[in-house]
Amino acid sequence: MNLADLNKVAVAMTAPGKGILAADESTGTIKKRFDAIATENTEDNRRDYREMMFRTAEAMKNHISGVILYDETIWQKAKDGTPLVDIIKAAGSIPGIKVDEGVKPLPNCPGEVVTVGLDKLADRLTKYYDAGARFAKWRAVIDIGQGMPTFSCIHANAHALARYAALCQAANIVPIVEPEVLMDGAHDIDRCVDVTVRVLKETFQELYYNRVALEGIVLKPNMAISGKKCAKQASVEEVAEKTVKMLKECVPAAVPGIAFLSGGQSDEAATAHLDAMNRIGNLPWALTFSYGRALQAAPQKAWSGRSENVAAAQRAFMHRAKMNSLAALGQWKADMEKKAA
Ligand code: 5MM
Repeated sequence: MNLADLNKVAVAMTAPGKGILAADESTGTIKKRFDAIATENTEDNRRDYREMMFRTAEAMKNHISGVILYDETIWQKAKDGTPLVDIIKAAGSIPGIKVDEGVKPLPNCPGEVVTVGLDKLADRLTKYYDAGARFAKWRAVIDIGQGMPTFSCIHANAHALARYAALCQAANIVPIVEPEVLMDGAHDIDRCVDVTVRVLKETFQELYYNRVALEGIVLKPNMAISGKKCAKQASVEEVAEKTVKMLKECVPAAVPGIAFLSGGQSDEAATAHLDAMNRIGNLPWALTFSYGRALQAAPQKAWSGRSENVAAAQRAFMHRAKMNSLAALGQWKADMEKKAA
């Protein structure tokens, strides 16, 4: 492990006004997205769609620090034969790779899951490094419900995240550590905070036990937010205040940057929340985005699987990338959205 190099990459991933594009949907997840825009889930369509985003040069250069790829995409070539990884690098962005292999039911914990993929991970990381990946991602999924999450679920997932992170650093790859507490359900924001604190504390404990260097990771957490079905939805200010307070309690200042997931928030809510947090200021780490849906919903709709829509889709992608980039600086305003509409 070269900690100076890892730190340099982690700092670049969360550089001021830049954030990460999570384009690592597995084949099943991208099918759901394509179904919504009546587009067939073929390898060519997946390539054309992702190529459209990676070739939005201005967005990639100015707003997107890194791209999380799926295994298929890291080996894929654009229509003209250029490897997609080279297009990302030429735009000045860093290629990354999702290395978890999804979730499996956790024995003795009905309804709960644990993320898998540690077997042979060291070998896979070497291949991904050679293919150009300088960071990786592993997502743990924690659900809130009656009697959930159990300690077993939190612990199993935190341990797997830490094992993954240690293997990444040994391969000179920065691990994005993503313990996601889902926003599905009717719980209120305080229950989300309570669970997320437990999850983050356990995650950092396991990172410590596994000797992971915090200077060489990026944390990808959920925000403190009301469950989707909760009758009382917290305001933007409450989300920002409670998220920052929660993170200050749990995330050591040695971590260079935190890049949030959007988790099913609307595009504008994900932007507004990030902006409000950065306006609080005086934070020990950079706070930015690593959004999947909140960056891609608009360009996906504009593209709708048709080559004649590529320019419109790129404009939509550029707009969301720019709005989130401003939010990462605490400089976004709601009327910037209206002007663009
Ligand atoms: C882009 O979606 C990612 C991959 O999901 P699957 O493994 O389920 O196919 C996902 O891990 C994503 O990187 C994060 O959840 C953040 O995305 P959102 O949409 O929550 O911002």
